[in-house]
Amino acid sequence: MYDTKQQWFKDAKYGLFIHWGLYSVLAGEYQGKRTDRIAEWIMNHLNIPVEEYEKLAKQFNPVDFDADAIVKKAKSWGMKYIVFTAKHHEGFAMWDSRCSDYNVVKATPYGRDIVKQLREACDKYDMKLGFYYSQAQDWHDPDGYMYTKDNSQKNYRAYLERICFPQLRELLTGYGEVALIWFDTPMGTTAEESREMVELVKSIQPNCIVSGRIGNGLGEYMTTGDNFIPRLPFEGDWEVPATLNDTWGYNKYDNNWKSPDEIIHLLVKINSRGGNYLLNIGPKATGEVPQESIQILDTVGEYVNSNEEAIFGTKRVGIYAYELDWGMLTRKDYRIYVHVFKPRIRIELLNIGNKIKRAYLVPDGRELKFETGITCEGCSMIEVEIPDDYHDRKNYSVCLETEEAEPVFEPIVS
Ligand code: H79
Repeated sequence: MYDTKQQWFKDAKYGLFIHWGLYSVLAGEYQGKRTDRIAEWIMNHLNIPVEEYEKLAKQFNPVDFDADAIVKKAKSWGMKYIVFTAKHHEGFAMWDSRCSDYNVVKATPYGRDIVKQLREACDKYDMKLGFYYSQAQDWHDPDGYMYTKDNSQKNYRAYLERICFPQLRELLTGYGEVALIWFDTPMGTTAEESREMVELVKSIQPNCIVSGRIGNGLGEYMTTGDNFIPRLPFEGDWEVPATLNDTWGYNKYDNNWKSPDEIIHLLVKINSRGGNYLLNIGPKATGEVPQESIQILDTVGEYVNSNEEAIFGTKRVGIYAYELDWGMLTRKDYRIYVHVFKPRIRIELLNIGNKIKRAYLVPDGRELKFETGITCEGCSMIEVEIPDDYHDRKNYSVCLETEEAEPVFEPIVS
């Protein structure tokens, strides 16, 4: 079973992913050609030569970047951690790396360390900060791998020693307490090499979590496929990395935004099955966060904040016999939370055998009337009355305090 041994990660449930790099300058289009794939892969997908792609650095001048504002927003959205792309597959470092001048301080007119600014803002708002680091793919370095291309002439060992290990060391020694390293695409990394990376991380910061994609089964938590949700409750620590539209890096042509309701349902579904939801924003090259992302997350944030006790610190719910067409369940010890996504006059739950001590409306703590009994078919039944002023509302939760620590789910009878 995956165990990070970090209580903050188990309780977090909701985090912010930030994908930002030189690909943001292209915003999904290069020399009139659009990519219909994830925008941070544009160099690979449209076969842009290294000497052309690296010129993008000269156009990277994000005068509208405001680390403080972004972290403050993440805090207001109810998120508990931030993961920032310190270096994505393109190979460009978003901090003042000493290993390579291909970085935001030395290669751009902007000349300021992004990681440092995020660190300072996260300290100010008491936000956990972790770094995405592409450990094998580096499309800029002659010895870094590139998926879908011929890597037979690459000297990966040389790359590890020249770039990967020393850059990890920089991130772990120069930027305070690192919550986690979000490794991605281990392609070609041997078990021994993955182990070396883990040991390097732990030797510098023992509490820094290593993500699932370190490869070779060495991750401390399970990372699902991008935007994939386990069908069933999954034991241990895990996380779903996910997008608000269909790209991670900014793509000016991608308007396929999920609605706030969809995001709320996804968050609760993931939490209900025991996982964390790491939800992405892709700032523009100017540093501006797309307005659409902000609007969606503001709305989701209202739900998260007014129902936070039904989200943070919740535990995996076992298999309840039914899927509800109006809601979902989360839980803590002695508490079952019923998330209500559609207007209801009362909520009815069958085949839950707990003794209910009390029911209350999570957003304002109001005591709710409830009845328990047995249906004509012989099933346990709980009915909770929703107050008049909530009859037309959607998106709130109800807490059922139970005599037993865990939900008592009964099989369907008749
Ligand atoms: O950082 C984000 C992605 O860039 C990264 N993981 C998330 C968190 C990621 N790495 N690999 N992949 C996602 C999947 C790669 C898919 C591919 Fe393709 C299919 C690579 C080649 C074929 C799509 C099409 C991208 C380029 C061409």
